[in-house]
Amino acid sequence: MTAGLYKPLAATGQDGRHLYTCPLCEAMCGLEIQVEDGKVASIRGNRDDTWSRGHICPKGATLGELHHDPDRIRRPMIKVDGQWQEVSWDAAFRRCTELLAPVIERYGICAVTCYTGNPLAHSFSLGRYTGVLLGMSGIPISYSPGTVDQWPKNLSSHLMYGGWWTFPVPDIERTDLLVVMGANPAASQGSLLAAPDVTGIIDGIRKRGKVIVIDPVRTATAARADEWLPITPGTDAALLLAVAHTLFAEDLVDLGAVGPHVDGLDRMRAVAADWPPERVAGVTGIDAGRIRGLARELAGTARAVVYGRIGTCNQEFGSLASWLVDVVNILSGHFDVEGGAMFPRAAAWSVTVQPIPGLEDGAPEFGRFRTRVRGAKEVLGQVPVSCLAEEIATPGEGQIRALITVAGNPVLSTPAGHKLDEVLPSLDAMIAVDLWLNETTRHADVILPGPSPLEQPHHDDLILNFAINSIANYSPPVFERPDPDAPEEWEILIRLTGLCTGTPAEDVDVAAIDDGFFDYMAFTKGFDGATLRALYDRGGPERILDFTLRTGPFGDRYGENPDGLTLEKLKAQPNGINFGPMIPQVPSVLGTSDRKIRLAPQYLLDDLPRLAARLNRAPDELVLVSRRHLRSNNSWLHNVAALMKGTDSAHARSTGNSAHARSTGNSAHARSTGNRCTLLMHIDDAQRRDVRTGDLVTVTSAGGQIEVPVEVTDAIKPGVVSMPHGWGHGKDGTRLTIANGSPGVNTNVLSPPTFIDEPSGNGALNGIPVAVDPVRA
Ligand SMILES: Nc1nc2c(c(=O)[nH]1)N[C@H]1C(S)=C(S)[C@@H](COP(=O)(O)OP(=O)(O)OC[C@H]3O[C@@H](n4cnc5c(=O)[nH]c(N)nc54)[C@H](O)[C@@H]3O)O[C@H]1N2
Ligand SMILES: Nc1nc2c(c(=O)[nH]1)N[C@H]1C(S)=C(S)[C@@H](COP(=O)(O)OP(=O)(O)OC[C@H]3O[C@@H](n4cnc5c(=O)[nH]c(N)nc54)[C@H](O)[C@@H]3O)O[C@H]1N2
Ligand code: SF4
Ligand SMILES: [Mo]
Repeated sequence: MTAGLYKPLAATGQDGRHLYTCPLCEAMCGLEIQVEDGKVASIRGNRDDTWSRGHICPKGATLGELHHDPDRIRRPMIKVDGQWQEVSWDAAFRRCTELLAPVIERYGICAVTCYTGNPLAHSFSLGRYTGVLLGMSGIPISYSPGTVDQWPKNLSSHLMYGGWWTFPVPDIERTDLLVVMGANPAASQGSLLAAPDVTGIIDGIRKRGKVIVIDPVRTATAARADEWLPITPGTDAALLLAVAHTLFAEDLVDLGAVGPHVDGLDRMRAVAADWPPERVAGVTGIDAGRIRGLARELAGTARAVVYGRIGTCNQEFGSLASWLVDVVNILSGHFDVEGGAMFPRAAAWSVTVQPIPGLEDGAPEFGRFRTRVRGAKEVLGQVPVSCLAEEIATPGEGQIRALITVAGNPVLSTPAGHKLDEVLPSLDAMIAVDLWLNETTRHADVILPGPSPLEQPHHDDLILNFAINSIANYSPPVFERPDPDAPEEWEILIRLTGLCTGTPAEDVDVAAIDDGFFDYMAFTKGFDGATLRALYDRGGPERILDFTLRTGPFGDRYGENPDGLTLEKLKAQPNGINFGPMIPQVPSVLGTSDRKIRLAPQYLLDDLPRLAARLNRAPDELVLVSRRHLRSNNSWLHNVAALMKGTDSAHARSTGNSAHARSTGNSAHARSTGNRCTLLMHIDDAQRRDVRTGDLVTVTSAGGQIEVPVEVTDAIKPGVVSMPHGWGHGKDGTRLTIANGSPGVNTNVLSPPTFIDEPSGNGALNGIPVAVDPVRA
């Protein structure tokens, strides 16, 4: 036991030591924040945190800078004659009504849409209340980065397990063989895999077993692994089918305890029969012997698991790859068992992941509606986010005339965001719930800023569904809100929801809608909302949190289980509570009507001919993939000076510690350019074009063209180039002083809006064919 436990905690708003869970990524690190003179003086990892045990990354250490950022919007703003004015909350809501009500009156709610961005998944208030906006506003089609992220996984999980957020998570703490496909936790800190100090855990696996990384880039994760298998982008599904083929052909299939709960094994065998390793070796770039070996290693290791993430989703065959990662885990006996892929058990069930009405098991009726312009089909209630610009730009019945953005920056983050940038000014109304004036929100008519994260309590919602341990950790706010009467973000969302249904935003009865939402959730768990509400003196996210904890797997069920968890008990444990690792949960976790796992859903099998056609396609000369950096978070941490310093890299240097790095190390490896927004290119490809590190090149795709400096390396597969996303700052009308000083370029100019994974509609942001040419002075 360390001393920290006995150090006093300061109350909200006081100088002294505060404990706070970092809301920036899935690692959910417990932080110790020292406040002096009303300012954050230092932040370090809390070694007593029952989950993260002191882990912290450079981003978490800058939460203070983020909070004190002079550019952060602190008061509502409205645009008058092109100029921003700070106004009262009442005036801001009245302006929302003035702008939005006429649009709805004239064109109906179909002319309104919203874009709900990534940070809401980490926000105390937004996470629990976005469902109100999406579910109760009547807005028929909404957009989110879900369709440039995990939609293929939502789809495969819906089809296989009957739950669109029922994701199996690799039990990395207890596995002895980890195969990572299309993820770089050394940068991302884990995704759809919440674990404290993922790279430390990966180092631990190496000590007792083996780590293999399948990625076109020798990432920092690959550099720490035992083996790097450079794969052709977009071909993971073919590789996995060949692994499945081998498992069947060599009689290595053993489902273990989940066997009786799996439907479709014979079908899967028949499908895999067509995909011998020799058929896919050419296209994947991984030889048939190695593919067979991989299957044998997986089958021959008692505790092994394949983990696929964004590289397997944001690609042309994202749904097939997402499905097949699970298929291989199931076939090799690594499903729902320790050290394999398991279903987490969130201490507080998530409000965000309620079942979608009308999509019950046996009715994968996707395409219940189609977009007006492109005819893209709805999948799990959403259409590709890349449709948004054309739905705004194209006149006619159903044209989008008003947009609400919540914690998003689609101008930088979505395919052809530059087109969105062009059409946003044509909207009749745009309202942004955001904390910064960025490339997207600069087009808004009204900006409604919530409190900063450190002025709010924190307890994760969605992320607990991906966590390798069942944890609960409540953080009180560090700072008082400067204006206690200013609405919190959940109230903002409720007012906008009310406005969409016909009440002026300033007149919305927030408590009534909040109570209605609560009653609905209570009902889904078999409780009477009004009875429960009598126990609380106020509503909002804390009431929901108490309810989801108490009706969760460890909860007291309002007295039925007196020793169970309540928010009050959790608050008495400032270092959090850890209920331990994942446990087997099949079949109870399944949402399919007969509680079976569907191993071979027809909707996905129907996509196999498209993959087969891919095998015969002429190889591309160069394709583009995306990458992340530890010191950045999609488009929005570039305004933190401390994070813009430092040149450490998300990919391996030739001086890296992997055997591969040593064997290929030579003087041509990347020199740091000091600029993180670079095009990584293999030495051979660079030499052929006569370009060197730091040279400016044009990159051209079917979507558009950008100019960017090159970073020459051997840490990438020849024929592949890599760019980070979230850059392209420096636009007029933004207030991002630091970011605008190092703007970088927007890689999504190169992402063609119609290049998608067809079954899910998810953007294929990896594997984009490009041409690269030097810019000659
Ligand atoms: N520091 C930091 N952390 C973050 C974020 C951030 O921006 N910065 N973003 C957060 C978000 S929103 C998300 S969704 C997660 C994502 O977390 P990760 O999934 O770990 O994302 P990346 O680090 O981009 O790693 C994706 C890898 O896929 C590889 N890849 C590309 N195409 C293919 C392919 O076709 N096949 C295979 N096998 N690999 C491919 C890329 O080379 C890259 O190394 O990270 C989260 N965490
Ligand atoms: N080429 C390429 N493009 C990609 C990806 C890729 O791998 N390659 N990855 C995609 C993925 S996985 C994702 S998730 C998306 C991300 O796409 P988005 O979610 O659209 O983009 P972000 O940069 O995360 O924008 C976050 C916004 O939220 C605001 N914000 C931050 N905190 C808060 C808060 O507490 N409250 C409010 N109201 N606002 C807040 C920030 O100011 C910023 O404007 O990008 C996608 N785009
Ligand atoms: S890894 Fe970094 S960004 Fe993620 S939760 Fe921990 S400190 Fe925050
Ligand atoms: Mo994401």
